[in-house]
Amino acid sequence: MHETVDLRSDTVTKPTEEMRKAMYSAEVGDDVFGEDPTVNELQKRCAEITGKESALFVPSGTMANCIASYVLTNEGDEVIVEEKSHIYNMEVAHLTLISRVLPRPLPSNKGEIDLNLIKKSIRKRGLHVPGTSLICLENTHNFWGGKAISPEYVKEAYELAKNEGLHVHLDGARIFNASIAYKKPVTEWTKYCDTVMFCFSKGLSCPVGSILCGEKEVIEEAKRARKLLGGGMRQAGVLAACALVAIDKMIKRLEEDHKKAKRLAEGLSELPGIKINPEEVETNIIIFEFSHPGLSIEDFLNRLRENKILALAISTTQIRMVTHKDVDFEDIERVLEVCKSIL
Ligand code: TLP
Repeated sequence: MHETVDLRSDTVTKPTEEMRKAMYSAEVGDDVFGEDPTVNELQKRCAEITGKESALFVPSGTMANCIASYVLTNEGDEVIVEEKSHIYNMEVAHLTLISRVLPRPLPSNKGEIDLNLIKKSIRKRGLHVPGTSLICLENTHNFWGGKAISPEYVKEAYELAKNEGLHVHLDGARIFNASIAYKKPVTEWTKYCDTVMFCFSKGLSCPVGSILCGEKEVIEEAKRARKLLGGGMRQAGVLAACALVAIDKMIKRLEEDHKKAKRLAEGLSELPGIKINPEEVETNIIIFEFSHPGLSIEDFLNRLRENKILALAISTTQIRMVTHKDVDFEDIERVLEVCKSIL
């Protein structure tokens, strides 16, 4: 039971005791020279886990996505993105500002863009038009309520991309949540993309860090791009040490976060003013429609805050709640009781 129940994001998770100890004793070196043994070990392990040749430790998921698009495209290309994707909506337009590409947002069925629509939208470079060079996918899909995209879909999208000579980048910020939901190893998805990034700083509870994995040449270029963006870190082994604890100890427990999200959705679905189908909750993120005759969305969130419960509105009618290690089952029951009494 926690005094404050913070459901704004899984990014709020604090490092574990074991991580703090690992930080303390981490062997370090200058990573810009490639001399940090702990970072090197982490990169090697992550390349193995994703079945890629190489990996690069970076400060954030945003930077990893930005680097991926930068190295996989040329200026003036077009990039297919899903319309609710994080890369399109929440990353300060780096596709335009840094990669200098034209984003082509497409609608989808819960994060899976119809393959015929992708096919129809691919453009060949010509006198008047940009050429499509990259498709970005997201798994789990944040703003589709943590939807875990199937490996079959990613495979088909990848095959289509390859037939058309395009690259695929997978924003796998929460790829381990998808892997737990499907009970399949992450390679079931990562073998169908050119680059994949995942975050240590979300449900895996690290303080900082994400990783970009791909073929050796791509990651060599990515290293230059990381430097360009000011993301070259020196004794980053203290952070990599946490990430190593995360991949060894924090993946399996994500299942518990999914159960908490399901329970939360079940309880909320019975309350007036809230619309959510708990059956559709697959991982640790729930998004529900809020519409109450006596209460605005801001009032509701303020009332929750007065009760030391934090959540975020993600649109004028939708609230997102994210479960994680620093919220327990008792907390979930308290949230449900408070919501019931408010509504
Ligand atoms: N997501 C954050 C917010 O930015 C919304 C969150 O609280 O969920 N890809 C996906 C799918 C993400 O959800 C996020 C962060 C990122 C990329 C960016 O990661 P960071 O925050 O490390 O730059």
